[in-house]
Order: sequence, then structure tokens, then C-alpha cells
Amino acid sequence: MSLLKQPLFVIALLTLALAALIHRESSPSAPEIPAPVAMPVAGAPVSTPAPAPVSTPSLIAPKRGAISETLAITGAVVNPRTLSVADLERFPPQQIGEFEMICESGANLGKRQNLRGVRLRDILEQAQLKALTPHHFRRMAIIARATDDYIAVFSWAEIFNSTVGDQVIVYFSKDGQPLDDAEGRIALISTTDQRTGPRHVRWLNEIEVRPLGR
Ligand SMILES: Nc1nc2c(c(=O)[nH]1)N[C@H]1C(S)=C(S)[C@@H](COP(=O)(O)O)O[C@H]1N2
Ligand SMILES: [Mo]
Repeated sequence: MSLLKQPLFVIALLTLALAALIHRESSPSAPEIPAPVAMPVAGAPVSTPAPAPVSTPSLIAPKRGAISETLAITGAVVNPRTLSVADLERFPPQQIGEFEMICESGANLGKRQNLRGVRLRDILEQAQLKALTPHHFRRMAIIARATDDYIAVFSWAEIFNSTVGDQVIVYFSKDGQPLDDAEGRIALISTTDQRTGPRHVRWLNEIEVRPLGR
């Protein structure tokens, strides 16, 4: 005789199914707030990260950013503008030499080369930062934002008063071709960073100049 013909078994089965359903619906649907993490020290030996706990969200593929066709220069600038790739091509060209993409975790994601772009400094000089007094320039944050809301932050001093700024490049060409959908068409990299991953911005679509302080 089949188990399914036993009334008690069928009732038990239905109860279990109902309990599972109620449990699912009562689970919080609000996004989980990640626990804070300590800042990794660049140059420190990299330990293997503990495997991420398997949860439903981790099984969902990370969302890919929308392709960035333009770059808006916003915030404290005299000439706010939205630049196309053709507009970017008018700044002095910068060829990016070979460098390695190193994640914040220390993982080496491989060599990158044959990228062409322009200096972020040149773009900001044309936009002209707007400050009340010369002392106000030094309190400016330069925020590079992507279509997926990924952000990298620079300071005025890094871009305009250090050698880091020589190598902060907005790029739009790889091997002489437009960037593919995985990156853009517009992206940014700070090639002299110890770990180049964090300030590599794919799908770059905004540079915001934001004065800090009061
Ligand atoms: N827009 C955007 N840029 C991003 C990321 C992202 O999630 N979104 N991830 C960053 C991280 S964590 C790393 S390590 C590098 C990796 O660069 P790659 O994808 O070209 O290997 O890209 C960075 N740039
Ligand atoms: Mo990363």
C-alpha cells in the first residue's frame, strides 16, 4: 500500500509544507546590512579569506552595470559638462603601460595593457574647480562614480599635488578598440595604487567635486 494513501502521512506532509511556506514568508525581505570589516593593510601578507557563508543572495550573480556612454562632471565646478567619448578624445592622450589588477583582498587578477585615455586632472582643469578661497581647494573630494553606484574617492591633493594624479586615467580604448560591455565604454584607473582593484571604476559615468568641511 502506498504511503500517500495513509491519511496521517498525508496530513503530516501538508503540515510540513505549510510550515516551510510560513517560514519563508516571515523571513525579512529587507537587504541585510553587512557587518563592518577592518581595513586591510596594503602590503601586509594576505591571508586566505574564510569562505563566505552560503546564503541565497550569494547565489545570485552580481548585477552588471549599465554601459556608460558619457561622463558627467558635476558639483563644485565652473563648467559642469557631460562628455562623450569623442569629447574625451580631445584631451592630451595618455597610454597606460602594463600594470596588474590587484583586488583589495590581495588577489592578483592579471595583467592589463594597451589602454588609452586621458588624465582626470586635465578634465578637471577644463571644468575648473570652484572654491571660495585657495585654501578651499585642499578640502575637496573627487568622487568617481559608476552606473552600478560603485565609487572610488580621490582628494584634490592626490590629483593636483602628487605624482598619483599623473596616473589617474579616464580610459575608453583597449587594443585600439572601444571598451567592451564588461568595462564601459568609459572607465577609470589609478595605476600607481598598491592595490589597483579598488580604484578601477568600470562603467564610469560621473566625476563629482565635493567640498568638505564647513
Ligand atoms: N563599476 C564597478 N567597478 C568595479 C567593481 C564593481 O563592482 N563595479 N569592482 C572592483 C573590484 S572589487 C576590483 S578587484 C576590480 C577588478 O577589475 P576587473 O573586473 O577588471 O578584473 O574592479 C573594480 N571596479
Ligand atoms: Mo576587488
